[in-house]
Amino acid sequence: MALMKHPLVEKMEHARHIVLIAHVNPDADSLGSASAFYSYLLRQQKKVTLFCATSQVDRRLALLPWFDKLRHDMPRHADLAVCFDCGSKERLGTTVGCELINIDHHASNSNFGTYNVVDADAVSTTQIVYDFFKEQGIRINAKMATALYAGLLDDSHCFLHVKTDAASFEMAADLLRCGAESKSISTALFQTCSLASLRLEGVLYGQLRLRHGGRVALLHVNLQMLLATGAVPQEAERALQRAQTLATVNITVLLRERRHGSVKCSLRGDGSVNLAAVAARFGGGGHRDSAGFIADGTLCALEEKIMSILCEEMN
Ligand SMILES: [Mn+2]
Repeated sequence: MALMKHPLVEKMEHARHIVLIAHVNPDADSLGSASAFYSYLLRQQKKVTLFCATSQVDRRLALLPWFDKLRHDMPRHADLAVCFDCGSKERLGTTVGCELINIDHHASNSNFGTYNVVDADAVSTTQIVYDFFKEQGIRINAKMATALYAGLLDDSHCFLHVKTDAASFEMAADLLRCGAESKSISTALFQTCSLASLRLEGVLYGQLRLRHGGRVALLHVNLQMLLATGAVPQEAERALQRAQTLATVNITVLLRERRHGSVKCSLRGDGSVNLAAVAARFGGGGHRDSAGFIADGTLCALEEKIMSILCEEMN
């Protein structure tokens, strides 16, 4: 049976130079999706650039195929762009002067692309890319499988996320058969950490507070804590995930002081409150159970602001 060619395949066939965009501060899902697409387009003998605006990329992602091809200056002559896992235009970290294909799974995606392939039910963006490859009869080689698996494992939190379903396991099984290097990915993403990050976690657990009858867990990260432990901001993430496993807790809020006086707020929840909508009130976005935003103010002032909204939503 002949395959129905996806209109976007034709778009890519007609393009001369395609730029693949991973979001600022890229994760395994964004960069994994872009990496798999890079393999696919090279096979199509396309001129292709792998781009990310962030120059200091998380070193754990260095095991992704084509990591060494990552460029941090936006090519000016590309005639087609594809972005992966970017919930909003701001996540691109660059302006795009050509047609843009937006492939994503954030509930808050604003459909900012010229073409949008957005599925909020997908556990990862790599799942959307995987389904696209399968539908189009595109063969998945070992490199592509490794990249797609990394995004699946990371965004599904090792298959624990509520969106994990039979299709996620089928995808994983298929990718392993295609040659995905699953062991090195799980080691790099989930079984390696720095001493600095452990020390930061210790500090954070020591000062964790519960509010709203124990239903909200609160963590503050100030610049001093990062300085004292040597941890990088992203290393606070694990304490955030862990606090959310407390039996009484529905929502965890992590407020992190940034240089120049702004605060990054990360929210995790059990799905009882739509956190993407909460974050949107501060100009951010995300998923129903995982969202974030950046705002001006002090940690304490922002805590009160966010608590009043959460208390309203949790009634
Ligand atoms: Mn994702």
